[in-house]
Amino acid sequence: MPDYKLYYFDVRSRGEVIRLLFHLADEKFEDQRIQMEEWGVLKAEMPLGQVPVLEVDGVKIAQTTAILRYLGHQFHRAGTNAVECARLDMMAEVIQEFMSAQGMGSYSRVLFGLIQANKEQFFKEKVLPDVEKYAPLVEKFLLENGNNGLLLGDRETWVDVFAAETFSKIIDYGSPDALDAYPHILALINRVFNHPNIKKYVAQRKPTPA
Ligand SMILES: N[C@@H](CCC(=O)N[C@@H](CS)C(=O)NCC(=O)O)C(=O)O
Repeated sequence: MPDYKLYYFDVRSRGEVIRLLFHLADEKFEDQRIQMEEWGVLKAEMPLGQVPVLEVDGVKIAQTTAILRYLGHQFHRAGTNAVECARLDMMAEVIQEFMSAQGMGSYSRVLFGLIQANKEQFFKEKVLPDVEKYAPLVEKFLLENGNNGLLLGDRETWVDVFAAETFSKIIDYGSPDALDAYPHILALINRVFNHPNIKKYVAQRKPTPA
């Protein structure tokens, strides 16, 4: 395996899903958690001036989904043919759109205090409408795969981890009952976070504001 180094801030936000995928696959990586005072210098060294960035034997890759897709293939946590890969990509795009939607896309800045807003009110008025738009799409896909808590087949892929981490933040940073109308998404979260490798990592993870 190559030498992997992940650059991200010391929070979950967009980068944690990559850490989860490394833990799922039980693969080693250097978890470079950037402090805000270092960011000014490091930003200039990143391919797109943003993180997460994965360095693979010294070569830097940016964009969360590009990193996840690459690692999914490296760790055999992807589709097994081009059509399966495209079906997973379709769901990954849905998750990416959800994360970038109007309310969801701003919510972490509300949680960090970078946007002045009442957290509970913002969640209810801005984030929940995004959940209501995107969760049914994922719910339907999960049901079509046979109601086993996975988006494709019977083994966790990078897109399962991406979806589970994204929706679990709705519960962890929003409201515990926000996904009650989506039992298959709850089953996906349950399945991914009960994988022994992920469970072990999460048990010792420190809480972060987003
Ligand atoms: N489309 C990119 C977005 C990356 C992004 O927004 N990164 C933020 C942190 S979550 C960042 O680097 N912010 C610092 C900056 O832009 O200076 C992805 O999915 O990776």
